[in-house]
Amino acid sequence: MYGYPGFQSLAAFQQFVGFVDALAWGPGGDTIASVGKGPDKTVNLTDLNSGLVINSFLFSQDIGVGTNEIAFSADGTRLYYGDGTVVHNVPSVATPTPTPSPTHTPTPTPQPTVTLNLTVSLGARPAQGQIFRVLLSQAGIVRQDTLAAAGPGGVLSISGILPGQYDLWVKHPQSLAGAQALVTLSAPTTDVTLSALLLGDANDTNVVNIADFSILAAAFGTSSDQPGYDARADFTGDSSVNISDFSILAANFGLNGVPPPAGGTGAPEMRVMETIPPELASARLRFLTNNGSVSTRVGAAFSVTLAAGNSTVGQGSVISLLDGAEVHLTFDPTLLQVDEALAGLTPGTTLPTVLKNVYDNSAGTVDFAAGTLNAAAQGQFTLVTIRFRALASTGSGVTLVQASSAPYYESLLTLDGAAITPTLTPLSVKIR
Ligand SMILES: [Ca+2]
Ligand SMILES: [Ca+2]
Repeated sequence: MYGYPGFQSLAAFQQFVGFVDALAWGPGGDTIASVGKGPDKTVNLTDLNSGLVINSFLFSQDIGVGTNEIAFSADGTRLYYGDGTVVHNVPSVATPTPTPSPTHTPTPTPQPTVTLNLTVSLGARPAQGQIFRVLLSQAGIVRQDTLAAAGPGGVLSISGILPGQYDLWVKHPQSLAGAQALVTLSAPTTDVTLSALLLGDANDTNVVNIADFSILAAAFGTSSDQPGYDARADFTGDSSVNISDFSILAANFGLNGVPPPAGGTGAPEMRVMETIPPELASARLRFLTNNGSVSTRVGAAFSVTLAAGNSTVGQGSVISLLDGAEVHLTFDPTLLQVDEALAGLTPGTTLPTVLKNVYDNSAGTVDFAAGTLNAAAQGQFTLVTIRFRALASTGSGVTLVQASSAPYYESLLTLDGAAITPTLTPLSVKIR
C-alpha cells in the first residue's frame, strides 16, 4: 500500500479501514478489499488513489478470525474467501482515470446491478420478519450467498446482483429448501415468487426426520415462558410447541428439500451440536436373529425383528432411553420381497407414534420411523418386525438387508432432540 497517496504507512492505512484481518488487491491495483478484525464480516473496498472507502458489503458467513484468505477474481468482479467456494459479486465502481486525457474517451460506466424482489411463503405462518438464506448460483457455483429478512408480503429484497441467469435456492431455518432454476435477473429490478416452503425441519438439516420429531417431543406442551421450550419446534410461530406443530411435522415427515448447489457453501449441516446423553450413546440398533443371519429356501417366508435400545448393563454403560427411532433399509428385490400377504411391516408398540411405515418391493427399500411424545422408552424393545419372502437362490453366497447410505436416509436413534447414527450390522440371508 506504500507509495499510494493515501497510505504512506500501515498505521495510516488502518486509520482509514480499521484493524484488518485480510487484504486483497484488486487486479487493477487501484482498489484494495479489507475485512475487519474479529467477528466483523464487513468488507471495505478502498480506492487507493483517493484513500476513500468506495463500497462496503457483508460476507454472509463468518470467515473466522485471523484468516488472510480473500482474493479477487481475475476480472475483479468477484471476491472469494477460504477455499474459494464463498463468492461475492463485487459491486461495480467507477475507476478514476489514471491520467487526464484531452480526448473524448468514454467514461467507464458502472455496470447496472439488479435488485431481486423475491416473494417467499411459509404456508399459514407469516413470512414477514423471518430470516431466509438465499443462494444465487450459476452452473452449480454460488455467486451470492445472502441472509435476508422478509418484509411486508414476504418479500426478500436483495440488491447488487450482476445481471444474468441464476438458479435460486432458498431456505428458512425451520423449512425445507425451495428452488427455482434458470431465472433471468435484469436491471433494475426483477420480481420472482417462490412456492411455499414446507416447515418441520427443526434442526435445519433440509430433511424432516426423527431428529426433528425428537426436538419437538422434548419441548412438547411448552410455551416460550416455560422451561424446556424450544423455538426450533414452534413451526406455527405462536410461541408454543403443541399438536399444531406436530401436525406440520407429521405432514412433511420424510421429505427433504432441494439440495443446495453442488459447488456451494449451503450444504445442510447440524446448526446445533447436541450433547449426546449417555442414555442415548448406549443405544443400539440390531436385527434379533441367530448370529445375525437367516438360512431359508426359495419360496419360504421369514420374520426379522429389528430392535432398538440396549438393556445390557455392563461396566460403564447405562440402560438406554429413546424417544424416537428411524430406519432405512435396502435389500435386493430380485432375491427378497416384503411379504404383502403376511402383514409386511408390523410396528412395535413401545414407540406408539408411527411417522413412517412403508416398503417398496421394486426399489428394495424399507422406511420406518416411530417416536413417543410421552416418556422415553427404556431398554431394548422391538422397533418393527419385517416379514420377508425369499424369491430366488443365493447359491453359495448370501444377500444382505442393510442400512441405506442414500442422502437424507440416515438411520437415527434420538433422545430429547439429540440424535445418533447407530451402526447396524447387516442381516445376512442365505437362500437355498
Ligand atoms: Ca431436520
Ligand atoms: Ca406452535
